[in-house]
Amino acid sequence: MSIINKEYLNPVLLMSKVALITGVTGQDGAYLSEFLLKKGYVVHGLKRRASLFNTDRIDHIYQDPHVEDRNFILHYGDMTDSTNLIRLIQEIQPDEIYNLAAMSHVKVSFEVPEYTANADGIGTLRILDAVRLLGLEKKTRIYQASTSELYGKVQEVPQSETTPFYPRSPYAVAKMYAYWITVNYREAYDMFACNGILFNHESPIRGETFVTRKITRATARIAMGLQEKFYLGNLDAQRDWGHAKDYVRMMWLILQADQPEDWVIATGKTTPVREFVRMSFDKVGIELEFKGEGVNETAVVKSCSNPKYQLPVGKEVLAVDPKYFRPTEVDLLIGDPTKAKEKLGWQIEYELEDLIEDMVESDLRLMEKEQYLKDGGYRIMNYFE
Ligand code: NDP
Ligand code: GDR
Repeated sequence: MSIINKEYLNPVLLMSKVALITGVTGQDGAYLSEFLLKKGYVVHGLKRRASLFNTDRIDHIYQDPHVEDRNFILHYGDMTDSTNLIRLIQEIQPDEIYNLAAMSHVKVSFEVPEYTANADGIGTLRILDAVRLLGLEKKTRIYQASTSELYGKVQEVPQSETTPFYPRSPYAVAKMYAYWITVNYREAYDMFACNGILFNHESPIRGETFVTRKITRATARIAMGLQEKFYLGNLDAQRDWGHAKDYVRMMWLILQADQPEDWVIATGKTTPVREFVRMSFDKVGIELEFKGEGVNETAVVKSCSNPKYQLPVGKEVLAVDPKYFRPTEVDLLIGDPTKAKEKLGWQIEYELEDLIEDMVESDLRLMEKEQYLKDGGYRIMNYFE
């Protein structure tokens, strides 16, 4: 019996809206799942097969397959497998698809450009075409996870829905294809397909190799004596950083609008990476001083007002490693969310200070766990990338 038939036995679930989230195990997939479940949706998630469980971010909402009338259901799948996507969409008959799955790391996309094009670019086509092939154009609304990386090399500041694109990485080029194929299917087949052009959004469950999480994790580890120092690339890059919790709400609102359109979602403020580092260490009472320039730039402890942490003044905690530079960089992103503010009522609950506090506090708690394991003689994770 198909998944859908089973759910139809329960009249409450029968009345619920059904969503399919690709990339359900990722940062946004986890927050969006929580959000939609609270709204009463039945949520289906596409999950890649991995050699270990890869569900940390959604373990708290996971439901055992043997539970009757589940409203959170995971399916194996992959953005590179058309037949898998067609079969799942046919079975699930979703009212809304949130296409969040992607090889989402800009630097890594230079290492795996072809795969990135396949998963992030053609993967989006596979979803759109599956919906069309199955005759669901009038039923299924589609959200495409577009990105501020499309703007790339600065053409205009701030960036809005009308700013020209100039992608600067295989990731951004793949996402540019995804953006335009979404627009094209909307216009050609009258589908409710929308791009959310989201600027950087972070959280305590952000992947550890993105710069914000790398910084807050290092802050906690260095403060607690679990790590001596850490390395970053370009400290001058500026990003418009918001909290992922605020941003997933907008994904949903974009699909509830009267018309399918494309939307910029951003805070409208930008901050250099160096300043994010300073603010993060500030949260644990460590004041930093930046010295030197370019590849020789370092940050040392200027003062430590928190008696819990024993960091000597002058200790070097950060150095630049050119291995984190990108062949082509995006220097400055700052979004203009006027359209979303006026038409969707977009407003943020988390300022940058709140975001950093949330992330640092969470990483301190995580590192307390590591400290406990270390004290107990267990090996702790030693991977700082
Ligand atoms: P994450 O990297 O945290 O999550 C990506 C998700 O996609 C993971 O669940 C991952 O699975 C899955 N995935 C990757 N490749 C495939 C594949 N071939 N088939 C199926 N699933 C796959 O990203 P975020 O949650 O941060 O971002 C969500 C989306 O929004 C992405 O498309 C990203 O490019 C885009 N975006 C993100 C922004 C941000 O600042 N966070 C800003 C703008 C756009 P697994 O867990 O197995 O790796
Ligand atoms: P980004 O995020 O490339 O904007 O893509 P990331 O956090 O990786 O980089 C932001 C900026 O920080 C600079 N940087 C470093 N970045 C990383 N990862 N590691 C470092 O050590 C480091 N040092 C400096 C980078 O050069 C860059 O300028 C994110 C992803 O979530 C994309 O999927 C999404 O589309 C965009 O945000 C919007």
